[in-house]
Amino acid sequence: MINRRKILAGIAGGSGLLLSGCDRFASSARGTKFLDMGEKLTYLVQRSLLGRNALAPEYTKADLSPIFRTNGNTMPKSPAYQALIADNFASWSLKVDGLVEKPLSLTLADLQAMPQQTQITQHNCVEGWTAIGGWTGVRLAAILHEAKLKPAARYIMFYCADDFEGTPYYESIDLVDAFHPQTMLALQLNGQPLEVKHGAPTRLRVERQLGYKQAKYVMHIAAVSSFADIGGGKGGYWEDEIDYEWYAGI
Ligand SMILES: Nc1nc2c(c(=O)[nH]1)N[C@H]1C(S)=C(S)[C@@H](COP(=O)(O)O)O[C@H]1N2
Ligand SMILES: [Mo]
Repeated sequence: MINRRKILAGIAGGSGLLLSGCDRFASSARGTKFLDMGEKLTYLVQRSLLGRNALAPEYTKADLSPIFRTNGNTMPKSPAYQALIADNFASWSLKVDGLVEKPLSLTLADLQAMPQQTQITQHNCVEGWTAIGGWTGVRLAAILHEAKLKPAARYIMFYCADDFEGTPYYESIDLVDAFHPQTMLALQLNGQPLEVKHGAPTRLRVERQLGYKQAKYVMHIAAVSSFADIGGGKGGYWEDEIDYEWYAGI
């Protein structure tokens, strides 16, 4: 028990906040019962250190792949997207709607004006290649906080500008991944504005998942309670098309 409590105190970052919370909790009758349940504590510890909230490994500039391969669409064909390229995405905007209190329309300048974070991570494509790249962009959490999710929101949908034979690419993640500290809308790769082949002007990075979840050319984000009625109902283009797992955690 002491060891577990030390671990929990460690997670609190030495602030003692969580430990004192536990102390208070333990002194109540319900708290004592709860603390007897070692399994529950293990769950809490795992969730914090090893579970869905754990960070994907980060690398250094020395590890960057000299070439970051591409996959899937590398040039959306629609006239609307072609017009965006022509004006260097000045007229682009990201729509944020669905189950939110405050629908947003964010320009590239709006996203660039928000706090930026950079992470060097490994991309893992199911087709058997990896690449290490440095992504800079805006935390998805910051955008969702601004839009304010309604209580019924369970998933975040990403609708993209490209298509495969007329079927638009889309993806979805749950709120654990949406609020994960490394989940971002990337605006740059290796310090340069995203090239079209990598999803200009912005693409999702959800670092604990496989490549096909990393939606490029994101145009529209929507909070939903279910994706059963969207596309083929499996939450993403490849999930619908060839039964890729919706949860592609690695
Ligand atoms: N909109 C869109 N997003 C996409 C794809 C795509 O074809 N269209 N391909 C996916 C796959 S399978 C991978 S591996 C990565 C590839 O990203 P990259 O081309 O920047 O390497 O994007 C993912 N996101
Ligand atoms: Mo992929």
